[in-house]
Amino acid sequence: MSIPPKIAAIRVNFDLGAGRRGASHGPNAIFEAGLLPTLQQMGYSVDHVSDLHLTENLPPLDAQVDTTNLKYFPEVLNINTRLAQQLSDVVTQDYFPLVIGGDHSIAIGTIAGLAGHYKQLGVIWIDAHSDLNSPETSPSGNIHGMSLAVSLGIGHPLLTQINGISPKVKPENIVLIGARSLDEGEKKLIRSLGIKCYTMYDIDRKGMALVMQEAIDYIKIRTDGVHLSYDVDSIDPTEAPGTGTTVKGGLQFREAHLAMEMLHEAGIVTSAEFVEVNPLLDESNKTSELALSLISSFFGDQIL
Ligand code: 6HN
Ligand code: MN
Ligand code: MN
Ligand code: MN
Repeated sequence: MSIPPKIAAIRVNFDLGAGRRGASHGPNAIFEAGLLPTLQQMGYSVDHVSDLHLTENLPPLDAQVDTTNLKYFPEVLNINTRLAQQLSDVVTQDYFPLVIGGDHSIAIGTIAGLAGHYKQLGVIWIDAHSDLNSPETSPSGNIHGMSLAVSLGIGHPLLTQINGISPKVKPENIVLIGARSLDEGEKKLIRSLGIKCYTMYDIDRKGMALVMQEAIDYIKIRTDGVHLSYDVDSIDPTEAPGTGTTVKGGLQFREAHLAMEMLHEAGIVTSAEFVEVNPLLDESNKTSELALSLISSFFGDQIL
C-alpha cells in the first residue's frame, strides 16, 4: 500500500465557509474520539500535528475587490492561503497529509497546496453535494458550496490563484460520489465539463462495491496522486446527524466504510481530508465517532 506510515495531521478549526457555525469544533471532537491513539495503535507515526485558526485582525481587502455573494471572503481567503502553504510543506517533507476540518471551504487550500506536487492530481469527492457553485450560481453565498469549482479555476480570482497555479485539478481527474443535492448551475457544469459523477441513484443501482471499483479504475490510470475529500454529509443523516447541511437518502454505515476499505486496498490515495463534522449539531458524538471509524478504515483497519 502506498500510504506511508508518517502522517501529518492538520487541524483546520474553521467554519465561516458554512451557513452555520460549529464545524470549527470538528477537529477537536474527532481528536477527542481518539484519532491519535487509534492511528498510533495501527502502526502509524503522527508526528506533525498543526492547528490552523482564523487570524485575528485580518488586513483589510483592497476596496476594488468585488466579493458579491461570497460570505466571509477575507476569512476564507486567509485560512486557505495558510493551509495551502502548510500542505505544500508537509508533502515536501514526505508526510501523508491528513486534514481534519472544518467546513468544506478548506478544500480550496488543501488542493491548492497539493497541486504543485503532481502533474495530474486526482480528486475523489465524497459528498451529498458537488460544491461546484460560483458566486453567480450559488443560492447561499456560502463558500463551502464553491470549493471544488475554485479548484477547477472557476470563481473569485483571489481564491483560484492561491499558490499560483490554476486550475489545480482537471475536470477529467475528478470523481464525485454520493451526490443527491445539486443546484442547477452545478448540474450544468457537471454535464458540460463531463465530470464523472456517481449519484445516489448510481449507488442504489450498481451497489457501492462496483461504484468504488469503477471510480478507482477510472482515476488510477489518469493521475499521479489522488486526494480524498470526504464530506460527512455524504452519509445518511440517521448515521451522521452532526453536520450542517444534511440531506436524506445518503450512504449507509457499511457503504461509507466499504468505500474507505476499498480505497485503502487500492493504495492510490496520497492525501485525505475529512470535513463538516459539527459537534454543536451532533447527537452524543455519533458523527465524530463515525468520522474516526471511517478514518481508521481508510488507514487499513480491518474487520478480520
Ligand atoms: N458542502 N449547494 C448548496 C450551496 O449553498 O451552495 C449547499 C452546499 C453544501 C456545501 O457540502 O460542503
Ligand atoms: Mn508543525
Ligand atoms: Mn461539501
Ligand atoms: Mn456536502
